[in-house]
Parts: sequence; C-alpha cells; structure tokens
Amino acid sequence: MAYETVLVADAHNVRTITLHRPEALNAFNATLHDELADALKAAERDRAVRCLVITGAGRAFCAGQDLKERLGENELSLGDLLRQRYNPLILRIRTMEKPIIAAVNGVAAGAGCTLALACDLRVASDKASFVAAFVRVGLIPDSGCTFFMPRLLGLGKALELTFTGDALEAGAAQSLGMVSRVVPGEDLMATTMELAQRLAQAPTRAIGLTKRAMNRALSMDLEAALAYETDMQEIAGRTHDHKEGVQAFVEKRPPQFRGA
Ligand code: T3D
Repeated sequence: MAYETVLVADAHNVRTITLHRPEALNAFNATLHDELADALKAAERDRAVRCLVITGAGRAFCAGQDLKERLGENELSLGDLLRQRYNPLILRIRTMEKPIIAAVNGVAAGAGCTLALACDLRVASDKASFVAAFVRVGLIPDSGCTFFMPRLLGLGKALELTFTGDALEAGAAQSLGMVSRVVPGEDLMATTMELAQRLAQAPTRAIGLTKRAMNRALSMDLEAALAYETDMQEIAGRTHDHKEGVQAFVEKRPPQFRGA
C-alpha cells in the first residue's frame, strides 16, 4: 500500500516504518495518524513480520503534534484528538505481540517523545534527543508520557523533564536506561537492523507473550503477576518454538524458530 506520509520496507521478517514528513520534523497531522495506524495494523496482521522498526525521515524522529494543523479550523478538541488518534496509536504499539524498536534518528519531541517511549526498545543516534515539549505549549504530558516516563526514568527525572521541557540528549538517556544503545548517526540503521533481525529470528510468540505479561505486571501485585505469567507460560509451552528450542538444546544445534 502506498502512503503519503509513511514509508514501509521489509527485509528478513523485519518491517521498517518511516515517518515521512521531514519538512515538519515528522510532526503528526491527520494523514500521518491515519497512515501510521493503517501501517501498524497491517504489520500486526502479517505473520511474516516478526519485528517492527519505527524511525523518522530526515533530521528528526518526530516533533509530536503538528502545531500548525492545530491552528486550522474544524480541528478536534484536544480530548477528542487524544481519544481518537494518540491513545489508540499508543495502545496498538503496547499490545502488538511483536517486538517494536524505535530507531531514534534525531529529536523526539512531545508525542514524538512518547511514541519512542511506547516502543519496546530504543536505539538512538548520537544526534537524538528527547524533549517533553508539552509544557512549552502550555499542555500536560500526554499520549502515555505520564505512564512511561516515570517508569523508565524514575519520578524525579520525569518530573524535571516534563516541568522544564528541557532536552535529554541521547547519551544521558542511555545513562538513565531509557535507550539501549547510542551509535553514530550513520550507523543507526545498520545497528538497529542487526538487533531487529536477531529478534525476528527469535520465538515471536514467546516474545509477544512476554510483552503481554510485562505490560500486565506493571499494574499487578506479585500474586496476580505470578498467576498471569503462569497462564502465558501454558500458552508458550504449547508452541512449536518451545519444542524446537528444547530439541535443539538436546541435539546441541542452533534452534530454528518459526515464530509460532
Ligand atoms: O493538539 C495538541 O496539541 C494535543 C497533542 C499534544 C501532543 C504534543 O505532541 S504537544 C507538543 C507538540 N510539539 C512541540 O511542541 C514541539 C515543537 N517543535 C519544537 O519545539 C522544535 O521544532 C524542536 C525542538 C522539535 C526542534 O527544534 P529545531 O530548532 O531543531 O527545529 P525548528 O527550526 O524549530 O523546526 C524545523 C521546522 O519544523 C520548522 O518549520 P519551518 O519554519 O522550517 O517551515 C518548524 O516550524 C517545523 N516544526 C517543528 N516542530 C513542529 C513543526 N511544525 C509543526 N508542528 C510541529 N510540532
């Protein structure tokens, strides 16, 4: 499917979705919202896709809401904008049972910062930065920022960044554990693809169930988390990939996981 604001490319079971509005630092307008939602839905349904990478075209990852579009007439109220566009986007990323990597090529601001935080892993260019820009335009952190930021950075740092709107540079984000790796800009996609291809050869069902269990455990007590883990393990235990993993161990050979 051809899109106007999103590029889609496949290689070795990895789908890369590139936000493509470089003239506006890949800020979200209505078209980008619709096309990204469609591209994510397609990736979720396609069994050949076993890992997803999200990145930005040009010098930015994503500058959040297109503020110029907000000035247009007949726009949605902020509540409706979040309910209809951002919240479903973030939920789709968190509930998709496939690993999702943000390749953060440049600035990630506002909802663009949250988009990166909602992904499972972040690999960053040394030119990347994370800006909770909401306060700069008199708003509160949204699209899940209040959920992800304190969990990834701790409450103190999350409050500092959201109160000030100051940029967190890639190196500092790595020191705080928010980013897995920081690499020179020119190596970003090669490094990300190496990780993505490794994950795409992994037992996708187990990874998906791990994601589901971790998501749930964030809001559960230990007893409930143990019970939920047990249910997920029952499912994982019935997969081809579990049998293959055990067989390969016994036969002292690398496993050939199918993702099912
Ligand atoms: O509707 C709602 O508001 C509710 C939803 C809220 C969710 C949110 O995301 S709120 C936060 C919205 N985002 C921002 O406030 C970030 C705005 N952008 C910036 O602060 C800066 O652009 C950056 C820190 C991201 C990067 O700064 P810099 O100096 O590298 O670039 P620049 O010169 O500011 O921007 C380059 C171009 O991109 C420029 O266009 P021009 O003048 O060359 O034609 C600029 O207007 C455009 N641009 C950047 N961000 C946005 C944008 N255009 C529209 N919307 C943007 N968010």
